[in-house]
Amino acid sequence: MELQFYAHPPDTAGLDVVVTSVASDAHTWNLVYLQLLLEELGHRVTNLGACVPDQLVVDECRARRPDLIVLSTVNGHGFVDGKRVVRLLRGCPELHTTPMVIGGKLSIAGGEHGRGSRELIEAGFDAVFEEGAGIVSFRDFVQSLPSGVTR
Ligand code: B12
Repeated sequence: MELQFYAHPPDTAGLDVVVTSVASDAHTWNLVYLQLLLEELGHRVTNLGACVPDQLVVDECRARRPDLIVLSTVNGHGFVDGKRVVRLLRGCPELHTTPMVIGGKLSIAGGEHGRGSRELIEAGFDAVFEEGAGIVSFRDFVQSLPSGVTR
């Protein structure tokens, strides 16, 4: 009798995502919101939480090699903190090409938005989602990324 093997397709669905805030930021519900949103889209999330020291973000991302890194900060220091952290992350050879985005309430000065976002992109982010940019564009960005392969 001929045996039939039904191989499961490789589990390519979904991305491994690291969601994190920055060292200065104690707000947590933004992170919970992002985790739930990403999980609802079928991705796997490691949420590093609030007040994460720079070196811990770097170490976790180097160890996990995620398909996407999402920084969220709402305390108003996002432009400063984001630039510092993304430069450290981009300084790691294994994270050179990892998609990295930042979003939230990034400053306390409304007028700073355009310039601040440009500086964040120049520092290494692939996209910036400031308050008001809308969660829809973030979702579109995430869905445009190639699905990861389970390691
Ligand atoms: C609760 C709260 C706190 C709590 C937090 C408790 C906790 N466990 O989280 C406490 C009391 C600790 C706190 C402290 C402070 N807070 Co506070 N806090 C708030 C408050 C009232 C609600 C925040 C919240 O939970 N929202 C619910 C979540 C789900 O929404 P969200 O955070 O807005 O995130 C949404 C978007 O921003 C977006 N988003 C966020 N990140 C990202 C990332 C990406 C990639 C994308 C696409 C979208 C995205 O999506 C989310 C869902 O829509 C807001 C005011 C408000 N009404 O928003 C102020 C607020 C955020 N806090 C503020 C400030 C200034 C502070 C303090 C500096 C106050 C002080 N002088 O001590 C400290 C900072 C502490 C610190 N080290 O960070 C300011 C920030 C000002 C700014 N950015 O312009 C706000 C806006 C109040 C205000 N109007 O001035 N805070």
